[in-house]
Amino acid sequence: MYSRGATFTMDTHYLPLKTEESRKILDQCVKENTLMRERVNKLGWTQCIKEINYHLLHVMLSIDFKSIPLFRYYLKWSRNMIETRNEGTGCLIPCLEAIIAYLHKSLTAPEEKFASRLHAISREILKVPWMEPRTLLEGDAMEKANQYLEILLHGTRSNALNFIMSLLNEKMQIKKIMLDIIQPVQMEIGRLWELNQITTAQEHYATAVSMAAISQFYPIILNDAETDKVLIAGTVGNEIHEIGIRMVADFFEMDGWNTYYLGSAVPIDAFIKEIKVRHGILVAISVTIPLHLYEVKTIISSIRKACPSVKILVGGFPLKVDKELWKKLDADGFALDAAASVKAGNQLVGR
Ligand code: B12
Repeated sequence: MYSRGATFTMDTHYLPLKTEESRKILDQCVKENTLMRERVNKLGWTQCIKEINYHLLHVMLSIDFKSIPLFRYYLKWSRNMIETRNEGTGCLIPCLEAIIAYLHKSLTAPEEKFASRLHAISREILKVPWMEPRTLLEGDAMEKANQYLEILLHGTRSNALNFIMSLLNEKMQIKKIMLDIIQPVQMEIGRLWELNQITTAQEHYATAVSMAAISQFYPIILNDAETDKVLIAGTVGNEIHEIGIRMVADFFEMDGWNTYYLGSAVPIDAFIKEIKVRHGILVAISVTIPLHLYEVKTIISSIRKACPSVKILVGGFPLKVDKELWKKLDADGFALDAAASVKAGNQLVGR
C-alpha cells in the first residue's frame, strides 16, 4: 500500500495553541519518562509541543462536554495514528497522565472526578495490545462498495462516475447508493488514511470524485415544489467536511422540502441571515471534527437568539460517537444518517 510517513500532528493550524501549558506538560513528561526523552530527541521540542497541545485540547473537550465516548474514541484514534506511523504508543500514557495532572489545579471538584475516570480509562484501553482495525466493507452486501473503493483508489474520475450511474441504471435507489455505497466507502477511505495506507491527497481526491458522482443525481432529485417546508443546511466555523450534510439536504429535497444547502464553513452571521431571508423553519448543522463542537454550540446559541421559532437539528461524526451530545449542544434533535434526519426533521416541525 501507500505510505506517507506522516507524523502524528496534522495541519490544524486554526486550533487554539496552548503553547505555554503544553511546554510545561512536556517538561514534566521528559523529566519523568525515558521514552518521552527519546521522542523529543527524535522529533524535536516544537513537534512534541504541538502533539501535547492536540492531546490537551481533546482531554479538555471530553471534560467540557462530559463525554467518555469522545475520549475513548480519541484514544483509539490517536493510538492507530501513532502505531501505524511507527512512532510507538509508549508515550501516550505518560502524556495523558501529565496532562490530567496539570489540569487538576484548574478543575472544579466534579471535573476532577471526571478527569480521574479518563485517567483510568486510558490505562485500561492502552494495556490491551494494539490490533489493526478491520475494513468497514466486509461481507457480500459490500461487494459493490468494494468495487467503488477500488475505482476511487486506482481508477479515473470517469470510471467512478460511470460506475455510480451504472448502479442507478440497475435500478438501485439513489438513497441506497448514497447510504450503502458512497457513505461506507468514504468512511473506509478515512480508515485507510488513519492507518497511514493512503495519503491526504487521495482522501481529498476520493471525496471530490464522490461529490461529483452525487451531483449526477441532481437533475432527478431537485424540485421546485411550492412549500413552506424550508430547510437551511450547512457546516460552520472551520468545519469543511461536507458530504454528510449535502446528503442530508438531498434527502430532505427528495422528501418534498425546499432546501438551501449553504456549503461548508459558513460564517455565523451569514447563516442567520439566510435563515431569515429564506424563511427557514428547520436548520441542519453538521459537525465532523470533535474539536469543532464548540463552534456548533456557539452558532446554536446565536440562532436561538436571532430566530427563536426555528428548529435545529444536528448530526455528524462526533454525534454518532456520543449519542447524548446533541442535548449538550442545546439542539432540538439529532439523527444518525440522512434517512433518519428526514424523519426527525418532519417530527420536529409537526409534519
Ligand atoms: C472526506 C474526509 C475529509 C475531506 C473533506 C472534504 C469535503 N469537502 O468534505 C478532507 C480531506 C478535506 C478532510 C480534512 C480533514 N480531516 Co477528514 N475525513 C474525511 C472522511 C474520510 C470522510 C467524511 C465523509 O465524507 N463521510 C461520509 C458522510 C456521508 O458521512 P457523515 O459525515 O457521517 O454523514 C452522515 C451522518 O453523520 C449524518 N449527518 C451528517 N451531518 C448531519 C447533520 C444533521 C443535521 C443530521 C441530522 C445528520 C447528519 O447523515 C450523513 C449522511 O447519512 C472522514 C472519515 C469518517 N469516518 O468520517 C475523515 C475524518 C473525519 N477526517 C479526519 C481528520 C483528522 C481530518 C483533518 C483534521 C486532517 C486530514 N485528514 O487532513 C482535516 C480537517 C479539516 C477541517 N478543518 O474540517 C478524521 C477525524 C478524526 C478525529 N479524531 O478528529 C477522520 C475520521 C478520518 C480518520 N479516520 O482519521 N477530511
